[in-house]
Amino acid sequence: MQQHSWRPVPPSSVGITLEQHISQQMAMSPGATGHFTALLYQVMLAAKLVDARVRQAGLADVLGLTGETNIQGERVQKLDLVANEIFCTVLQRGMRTCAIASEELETAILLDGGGRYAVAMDPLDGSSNIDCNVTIGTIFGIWRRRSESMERGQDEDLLQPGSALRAAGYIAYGSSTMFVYSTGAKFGVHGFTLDPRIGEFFLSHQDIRVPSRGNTYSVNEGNSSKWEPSTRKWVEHMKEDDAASKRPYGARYVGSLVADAHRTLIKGGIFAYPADRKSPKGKLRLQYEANPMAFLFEAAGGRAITGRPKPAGGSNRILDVRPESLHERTPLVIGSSDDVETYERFLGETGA
Ligand code: AHM
Ligand code: MG
Repeated sequence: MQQHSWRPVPPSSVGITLEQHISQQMAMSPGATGHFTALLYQVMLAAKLVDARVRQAGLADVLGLTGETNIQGERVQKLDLVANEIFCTVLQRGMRTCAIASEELETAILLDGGGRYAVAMDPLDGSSNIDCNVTIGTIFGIWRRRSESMERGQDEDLLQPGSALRAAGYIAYGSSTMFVYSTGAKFGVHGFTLDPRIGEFFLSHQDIRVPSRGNTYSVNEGNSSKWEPSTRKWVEHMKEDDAASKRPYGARYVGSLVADAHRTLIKGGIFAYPADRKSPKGKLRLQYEANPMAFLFEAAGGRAITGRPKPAGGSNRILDVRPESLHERTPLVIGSSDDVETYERFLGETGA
């Protein structure tokens, strides 16, 4: 029988909806007031609205470029803007949020109204895959605000480390649409699949655990001429024949973080977007790409590091990085604990 890295959902003719699951988690949190639960419902609603647009993509004139560039200097796809507008509108109307950071917005949206949470998101990640029907996704992280609750939200509410996240998740718009989220290791990581007939997410992947080791590595090898020697040696190692350590590993790389991370979360293995000569700080964004994924991987028993050696007495966990700006980048290595440890061994060897 096939072994899964998540617990099977008890058979029932009536599935557990995402909304019910969020309410059940609230009931297990003493002192919960319902604000956080309301915010998660809003994220779920926005996800369904984006899904509806993604599913129409080839038909509804939302594919292609707008002709503009975003603040990262990248060409903006129409669906990026559509998803951004949906998430920002739903969150602003919902009144639970004091600050919103988005990959598509140069500055944060800072709100009055006493919302208790700050949300950082990439409304539609994997832009280069939009036009060719490959999995794309939304990534989000939620912090409790730092500033006084009745003040307008501030950038500092969004510039908290990943270790302070209250929740994080992603929505994968793939062969099905999945909503994966966690409110921390104590509550686990759970996946819900959208039933498109009735527009509800149902629990399909309960308590996802990253296998301690996988059999694939995922990295854009087209960048190898610009990599540090340690990264090149690690990839060579993954490709060598060694029956005892079950190498060579297979290569898998979609180029959509949500797709590559989701596969790694479910099947194990390793995903890396290391620093290189072209992107010395890495490519992926700390607050709305790396931190939410790191939070999920750690909550599921995996690891997430910066791809830098651990400084003496310090940490190379993504979740421990002190953010300095909304759009800062970081190298990212996530995956099975044994596979990340192997990556770290190479960092140590070359002292990169
Ligand atoms: P985006 O936010 O502009 O879509 O870029 C982020 C994406 C990630 O989804 C993915 O992991 C990475 O960029 C792929 O980059 P590359 O094309 O350099 O391999
Ligand atoms: Mg992105």
